[in-house]
Amino acid sequence: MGQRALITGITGQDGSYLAELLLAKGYEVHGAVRRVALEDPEHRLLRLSAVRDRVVLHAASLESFASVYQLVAKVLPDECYHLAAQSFVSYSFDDEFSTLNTNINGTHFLLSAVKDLAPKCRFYFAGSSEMFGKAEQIPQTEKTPFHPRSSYGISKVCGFELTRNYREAYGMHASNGILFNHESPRRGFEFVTRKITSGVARILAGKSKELSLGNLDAQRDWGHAREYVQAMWLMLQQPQPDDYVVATGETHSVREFVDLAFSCAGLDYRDYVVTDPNLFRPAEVNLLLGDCTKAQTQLGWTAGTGFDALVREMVEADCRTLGVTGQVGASFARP
Ligand code: GDR
Repeated sequence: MGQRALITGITGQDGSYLAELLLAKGYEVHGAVRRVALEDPEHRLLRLSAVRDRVVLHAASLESFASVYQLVAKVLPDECYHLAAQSFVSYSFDDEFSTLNTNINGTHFLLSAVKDLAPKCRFYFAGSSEMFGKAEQIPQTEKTPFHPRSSYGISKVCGFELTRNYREAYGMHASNGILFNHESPRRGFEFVTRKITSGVARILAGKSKELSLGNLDAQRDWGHAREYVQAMWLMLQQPQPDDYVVATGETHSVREFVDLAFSCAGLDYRDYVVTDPNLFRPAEVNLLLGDCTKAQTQLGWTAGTGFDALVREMVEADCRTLGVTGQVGASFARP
């Protein structure tokens, strides 16, 4: 019989790619979803449309230990991928309390339930480069100290430490991915990459005249989400649990992303982008650059999609959705 996997956050960008990957490998895939998602499948289950009839969805709340416990008891997974979180850094400044509550308790509840009910289950925690925050080394490795700059980052450090502690204290096969930013046409519209690529498409389609952004000087290490979920799976196939940085090893500014996305569509971003001080964060993470040597050598994982290809894929997808494909330039040449 095939392996049984449980994915929290299955309706998100990473959850949907991971579900597809695991199904292709012959897994029985179960996902935890909010009840409201089941009631609004057209919108909230959109990313799962290709696999909707091949995954088993369970209504569960990560804010309730009883609910998490019942979920794990029902599924009894061989592998558990914990991706669910309040994952928008900006929002974590507006609502620190619910970000910390949901993210920390959700991880704790799940680890505790898995330990009691399925102690042999392999566990993946979605750690983040936001844990490095005001990064104390460039590039960042598994040994770089954490210095989170938001309650989101703090909640991820706590989840990381909980996962490591369950590994050390109870012998669980529990691993942390330290994933740097990873994007795709399935990215949520609130994140800067998708905001930009959908903004370009809306401008081309005549639906908007400008795009408001915050700090254009922040630098990020952006990879493709479809490849990053492979690293998650590989971590759980190792004989020993461990922690891994997953990154491309290249960093680019938000400005470079904007420039490329607009020029891909034959536009000059300076004619359309306005800076809104309200979109700056109270504490910013200025520069992230990952060194994924460990993932390369131990997992055999590397990022395949370069920055240009990622930006182009996202712009093209958003333009296709709005029916403006013909206007997207064949090359990134400036007008
Ligand atoms: P990030 O992603 O915070 O790195 O976390 P996001 O795309 O939101 O921001 C990246 C950088 O862009 C700057 N920025 C803006 N950001 C947004 N969202 N909107 C804007 O208008 C804007 N203008 C400039 C931000 O200040 C920031 O510097 C993502 C999330 O997916 C996390 O969950 C994940 O853990 C990390 O990546 C790795």
